[in-house]
Amino acid sequence: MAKQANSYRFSFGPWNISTGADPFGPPVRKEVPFAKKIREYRELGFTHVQLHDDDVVPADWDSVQTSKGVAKVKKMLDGEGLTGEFIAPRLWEDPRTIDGGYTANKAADRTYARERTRRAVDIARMMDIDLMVLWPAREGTYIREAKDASQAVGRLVEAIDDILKTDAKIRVVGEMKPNEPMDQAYCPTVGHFMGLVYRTLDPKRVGVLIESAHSILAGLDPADDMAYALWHGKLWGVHLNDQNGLKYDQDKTFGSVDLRRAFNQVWVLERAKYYDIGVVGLDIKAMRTTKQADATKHLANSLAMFNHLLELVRSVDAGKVEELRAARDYEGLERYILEHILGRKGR
Ligand code: GLO
Ligand code: MG
Repeated sequence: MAKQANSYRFSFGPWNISTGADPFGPPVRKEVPFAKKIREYRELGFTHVQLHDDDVVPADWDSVQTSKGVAKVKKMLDGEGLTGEFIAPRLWEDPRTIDGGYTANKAADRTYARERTRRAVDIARMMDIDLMVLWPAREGTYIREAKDASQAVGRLVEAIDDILKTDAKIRVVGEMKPNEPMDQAYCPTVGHFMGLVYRTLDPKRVGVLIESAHSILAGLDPADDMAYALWHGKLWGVHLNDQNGLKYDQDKTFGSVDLRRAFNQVWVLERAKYYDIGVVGLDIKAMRTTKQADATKHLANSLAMFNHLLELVRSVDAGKVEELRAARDYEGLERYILEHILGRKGR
């Protein structure tokens, strides 16, 4: 379907409609069947679906079952007018990934991770998806002495090369996060990953996906992180959400903690014409207190916040901003931006 000029496309992952289970308590909402989740997308204003390999088909299916299963899901998406945005190999649940995937100390475990990733590339190809997301969940350590950190970096590059060799069209994006589940992740930030991109077999096909909460957890500003990746021409995905300080990864509604920080992310994306580059992905968790009937409200709320902030970004008086910058009147600029966000135009 043709896209209108200047219009953004939005995605979320089926895991964003969840049961509310957390490390301290069981599910509080019923699991919504995958087919029902898929039916919710258009109604909520989304056109793209983020997928793990095993959101599409179970990881232990053989190749015949896999092809049939993938075709079924593809048909389901087509039927709803939806497009798969990316496939991400889920390398953090299988017992063979306890010590990490590509950086596990045991050779057999590393082989499993690489084989599973190649299978995820096949799934992507069968679904006409050309983007693979790597969130290296367990590629890191609980204690520094556990692994050889330099060797781990090389192993990450080899794993990316393996993907590039498996399919000539696939593009790979790293979704970096500094901690959780690990105490320390290898490649904790976008900048770290960017350093690896240029050492891969085909840097043209390797980029990043930036999740707001992950940058915040690294003590960085998500808008600046996005700007950094955009300069490299490598921001091919975003996971917008919010995060209240340095604690576990919260995946809160976009803009719910810091509206100005959210405004700046939209500003950076809009200035770069991100609508022509990629899809605006959300990665948002519902609060555990959310009732079954409201299981998608956090997604609708985040999308609404993006659109409201976009309106604000588009109505910024660029001439005024330039004037205040030229005069080095950042106090004046601060007042202008705050009043603009508060909707106090001309008052
Ligand atoms: C976790 C990540 C995770 C990824 C998803 C896609 O912190 O944000 O949700 O985005 O697995 O790779
Ligand atoms: Mg994410």
